Amino acid sequence: MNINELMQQLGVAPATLQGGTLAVRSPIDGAQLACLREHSQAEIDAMIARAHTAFGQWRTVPAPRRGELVRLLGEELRANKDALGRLVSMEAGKILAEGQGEVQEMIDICDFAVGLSRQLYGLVIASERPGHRMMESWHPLGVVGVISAFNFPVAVWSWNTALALVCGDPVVWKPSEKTPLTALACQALFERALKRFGDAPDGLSQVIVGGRDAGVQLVDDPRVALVSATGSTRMGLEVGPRVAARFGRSLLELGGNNAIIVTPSADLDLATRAILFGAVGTAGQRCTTTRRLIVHTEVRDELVTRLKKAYASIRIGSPLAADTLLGPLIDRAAFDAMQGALERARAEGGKITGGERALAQEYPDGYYVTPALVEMATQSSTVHHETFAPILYVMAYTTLDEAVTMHNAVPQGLSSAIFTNDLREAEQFLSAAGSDCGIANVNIGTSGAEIGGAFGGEKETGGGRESGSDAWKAYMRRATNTINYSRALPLAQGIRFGDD
Ligand code: UN1
Repeated sequence: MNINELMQQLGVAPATLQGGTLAVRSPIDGAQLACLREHSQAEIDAMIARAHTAFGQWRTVPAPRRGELVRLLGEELRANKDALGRLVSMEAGKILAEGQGEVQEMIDICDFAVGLSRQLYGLVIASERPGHRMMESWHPLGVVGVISAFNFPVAVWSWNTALALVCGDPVVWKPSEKTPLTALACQALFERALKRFGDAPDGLSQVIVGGRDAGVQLVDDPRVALVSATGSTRMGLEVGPRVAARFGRSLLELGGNNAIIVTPSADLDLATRAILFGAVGTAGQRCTTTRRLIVHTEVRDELVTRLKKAYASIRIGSPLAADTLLGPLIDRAAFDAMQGALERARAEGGKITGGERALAQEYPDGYYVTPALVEMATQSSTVHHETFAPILYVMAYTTLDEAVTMHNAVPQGLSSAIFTNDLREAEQFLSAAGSDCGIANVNIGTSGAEIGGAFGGEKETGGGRESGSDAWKAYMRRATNTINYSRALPLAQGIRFGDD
């Protein structure tokens, strides 16, 4: 099925895909898929205004009714899982299984949000005053601006949108300029759900087609109550202070530099499989990708031998072929960044296996690589940086304290894991003095988190949490209410103020 047929099936008219200035290319072979018209400043302003007006109405709709819209969105996603997953593969380059997995993540968060729409509860708190009741209420916050990256082009929108909608907030979405087609498809599916829902206000979900300036406009607009931004630390460094300067709220999901510690008692079969998925899956382009391996000296050689064997047998090719495990990098810039990181690692003493360009004859404009394993003597400066590519740095340790120190020495703090069958080691890793990441796992890898947990990390990762647990609270405002049902007016702290 070609791109026009696929888009049509997902509800986007092919005529809207041509005639603009934003060229969209498939990482599979570099072919141009579309050339989209970009929104002007005035159009973006009008979108935010529409969302702001929608907020006034949507916030008064009972949350369980708002949940019904998200339930319908989930139904549309279920019915279109194959098509949307395929589009993700074509536009972002991830293999079909992962494209579909991403859509499944969207379905999961819709289910979660529907349940949440009948919760959104606050606390009742003991009041110190007789005849008083104190409680907290959670109210809709306002317009949510979503800025997302190419690597999870649809799931990140859905984590934010499913929660925002049940919380009573409209969404204005600025997807990556590398993946706007998947965004248009999501919007079309959302509109189908809206039609079935009936009486929703106009402007509950809108997509901005544009580049950096469009993102800046969204970030700076005071009508946008929350900016949820996923991308590089560099991007977050700009977004965070800009939103803070106008006292807006931000939710940042930035870079990761995720490590797995492998201890002498680890099940090496399990570890090898987890490392392979974590380091090579999605061509190393997840924020949760495993980038560092910290292995005990006793098992280091054995594990590296196993990994080299597994790396050598990985099937590289078009993400649309059923047996491919490693698809292309997103573009040439990603390939150049990978080569730059490998050169620096080599200069720092790294011993590199793999990391070369692959399939260049077949796909001169597609950037396929063999995954790189880089044995490092120390955790040198290159290892402290996140490079969005399948590069795994391998370092050895002798004591667990040393491993944890090395683990926490990088500036990012997203995801982490330990492979061990020793309860003490596992608990130490999960303890207050263990991994400093937002996600810490035992005997499973760093990537592929479920939506039920809060997702996000510390330090340069930005501190935001989205998806499950109580991440919904970021999309609402909290009001503390004290109600006096007595006939007296006792003051808190026992203060007497002019009465007898
Ligand atoms: C991302 O790479 O931006 O845990 C998100 C995971 C996925 C989400 C990744 N559920 O790998």
